[in-house]
Amino acid sequence: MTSFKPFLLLLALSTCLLSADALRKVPKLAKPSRELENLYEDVLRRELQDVLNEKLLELRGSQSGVWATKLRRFARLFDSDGDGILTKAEAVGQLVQEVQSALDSETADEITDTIAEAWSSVFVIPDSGIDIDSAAILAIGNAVCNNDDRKRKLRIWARSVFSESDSDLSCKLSRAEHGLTFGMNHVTQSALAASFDAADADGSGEITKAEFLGAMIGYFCNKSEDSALFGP
Ligand SMILES: [Ca+2]
Ligand SMILES: [Ca+2]
Repeated sequence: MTSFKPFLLLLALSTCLLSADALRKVPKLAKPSRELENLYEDVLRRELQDVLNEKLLELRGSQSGVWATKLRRFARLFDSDGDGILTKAEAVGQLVQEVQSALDSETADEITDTIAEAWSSVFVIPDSGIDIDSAAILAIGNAVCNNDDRKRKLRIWARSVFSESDSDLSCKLSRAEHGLTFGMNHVTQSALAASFDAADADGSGEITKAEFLGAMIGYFCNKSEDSALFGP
């Protein structure tokens, strides 16, 4: 019996060691499954991220698509030789010439300043001009719309355009007043009605300053909605 005791002791000890080992092994066994869980979560997260990125890209694409079309439409109005490059001579020079020949000298001078201001201070386009189809036009749009100071300049410019269009000083633009300004900005006669309606938000038949500013800022800075303000 005495020789059996150490055997039992050894058995107990080995059982203890084995179960301790087994216990130590439990977390070791659990670890891969936790890793698998993490991997599963990672895959799900990445898949979700991919779907979200794709949706975001679609959204950005359509937004910048509408926006880019509007900005390019505006620029093309002044590209008189149609070579896809809008030069200062076309946008400022020709417009100033038209204004000077059509209006009295004081009004023409005021409008001339407003036109020059738009080129060099509001949109800040190099004198050499801009390639209308390039991404540079979007860079200009972002520089104007994503910066408070530049956006303020855009509002000030739009207010000047409004004041200069409001020839009877009624603080509202009639169809005739609107037509004169937008016609001078090369919006075609057939597009003037749609242009007026785009600005006359409440459909009252007159454009208030608030409506005009809203339409102008919206035209240049609303990236998701199209506008017929400068033609369809
Ligand atoms: Ca040109
Ligand atoms: Ca109105």
